[in-house]
Amino acid sequence: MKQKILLVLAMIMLHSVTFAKGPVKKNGKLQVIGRQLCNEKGEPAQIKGMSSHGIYWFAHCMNRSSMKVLAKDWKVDAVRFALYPNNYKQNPNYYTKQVDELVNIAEELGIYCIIDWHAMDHGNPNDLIDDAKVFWEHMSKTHAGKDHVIYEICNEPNKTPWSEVKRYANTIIPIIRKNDNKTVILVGTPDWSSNLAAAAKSPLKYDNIMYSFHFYAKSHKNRKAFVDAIQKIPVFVSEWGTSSYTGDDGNDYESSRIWLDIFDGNNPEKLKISWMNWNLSDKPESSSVFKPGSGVQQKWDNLTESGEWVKKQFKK
Ligand code: IDC
Repeated sequence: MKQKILLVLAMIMLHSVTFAKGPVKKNGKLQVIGRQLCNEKGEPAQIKGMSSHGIYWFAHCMNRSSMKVLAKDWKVDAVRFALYPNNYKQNPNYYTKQVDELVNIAEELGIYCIIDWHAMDHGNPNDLIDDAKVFWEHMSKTHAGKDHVIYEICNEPNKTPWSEVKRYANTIIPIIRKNDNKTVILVGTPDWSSNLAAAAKSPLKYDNIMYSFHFYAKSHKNRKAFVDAIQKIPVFVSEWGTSSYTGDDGNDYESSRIWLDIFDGNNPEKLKISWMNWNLSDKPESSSVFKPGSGVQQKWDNLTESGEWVKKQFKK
């Protein structure tokens, strides 16, 4: 009897030890080696997580309560905080503080987080360069060297060539590197972060940089271009959805499955590709993981069809 009790106690202790070892404890500070994202020890690391919708509209869906469920129950490795520059402009101090607080919550929960300057509406990220400079100076100073942080400096450049994105990156990255010489930085690519070939032709000259690729499974199926590019430059899929490019119009799980298989290593160099799914909100659209009304009630098990599907992809 005594032995049995001891055995049960030992099992409970073992369980809590494994439970406590979240993704950040396990991997430490991330780094880029060649074209692979790696952990602190230099072993390949694959970070899978959920992107918020705009945190201006959906703060009630990306908060301590939901992030706790994502970390403990869904077992995500990371969350992404999408801050649209047009929203930031309305009250820079308020939205800066909101991001800082979310970054702190992710740290407490032991998961990675991506600070996403969700530039898109202006096409050319240089159009917002003054705001971007202030934002990234603050973020890189405040969160310098933290193990769990990743910076994404422009979500989706569009209607603008790679040379303009490069000009932007060559302004913002030195500001970040002055404060923080190590943290991984994601750089958006032309055509809504789908044109990796442009970046591969003329890459940036910094360490710990990755290029963003975004796709929406129902609309985007050009996997060959993607597989070609990952053999040339380090790529992070910082946003993808099961739906069409609108974020709505139904979901294509078969196409999603094929993409995720590639990310899991079904590619010529067996690279492990990290990804973040769009989106953690309860907006009535196909790509949302929660049913309408879930956020206000903090009902995180009230999943949509795509929510159920996406949640399963995190199980280890
Ligand atoms: C979409 C949202 C949708 C919103 C729209 C415009 O899902 O609710 O009305 O933006 O703000 C992206 C963007 C991402 C888009 C998403 C789906 O990064 O902001 O969100 N998408 O359209 N790029 C390609 C698709």
